[in-house]
Amino acid sequence: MNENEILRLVVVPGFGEKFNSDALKTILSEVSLEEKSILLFGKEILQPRLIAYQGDPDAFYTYSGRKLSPQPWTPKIDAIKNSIEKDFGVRFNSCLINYYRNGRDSMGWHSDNEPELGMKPLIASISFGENRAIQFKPKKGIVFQAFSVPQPDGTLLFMAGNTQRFFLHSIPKSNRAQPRLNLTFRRILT
Ligand SMILES: O=C(O)CCC(=O)C(=O)O
Ligand SMILES: [Mn+2]
Repeated sequence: MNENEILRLVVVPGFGEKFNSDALKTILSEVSLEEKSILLFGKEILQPRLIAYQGDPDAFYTYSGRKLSPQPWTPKIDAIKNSIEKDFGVRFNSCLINYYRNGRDSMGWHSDNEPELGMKPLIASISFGENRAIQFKPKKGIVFQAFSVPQPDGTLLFMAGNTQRFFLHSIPKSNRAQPRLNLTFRRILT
C-alpha cells in the first residue's frame, strides 16, 4: 500500500443473495438483539437501533465507551462469516450486528478506529433488507468530497487500509424504510 493512500473500499453487490431471502428472518430468530446505550460526554444515550455482538470468546470490543462481551456464534452468522472468509482469503473473529427497525433508526458519524482493531482494520459489512446508503465524509484536513454507497439487499462492502483513519461514515435516517440488518465482521487483536 502506498503511504499516500487515504481510502480503500470494495463493493460486492448481491454477495448475500446466496444466503437466500430468509437470511434476515433467520438471523432475527437466532440472535437476541438489544437496545443499548452509549456513553456520550458522560451521559447515557440509547442508540437508535438494536444491537448484538458475537465472536470468539476472547474477542472483547470496547465500543462507544462500553465493553462488549461476545455472544457465541449462531449458525447463520457463522455461515456468512465462513463464506466471506473463503471467497476473499480473510479472517474475522467478531461480528457487530445492527438492526434498523425502520427509517428512524440510524447510526451517527463515526469511524471504526478503536485500538483493538489495529491501525488499518479490514471490516466486511453485509446488508440484508432495506437499501440504506452508507455515507462517507473526509476527516478534517483531508481534501475529498463526501459520497455515499447504496447498499441494496445482499451488498457486501469492505472497508480497508486507511479508510477509518481518514474518513467518517454514517447511516442517516430515511423516510419510508423497511427493516434492515447489517453485519460488520471485524478482527479484534487479542
Ligand atoms: O449499518 C451499516 O451499514 C454500518 C454499520 C457500522 O458502521 C458499524 O457497525 O460500525
Ligand atoms: Mn462503522
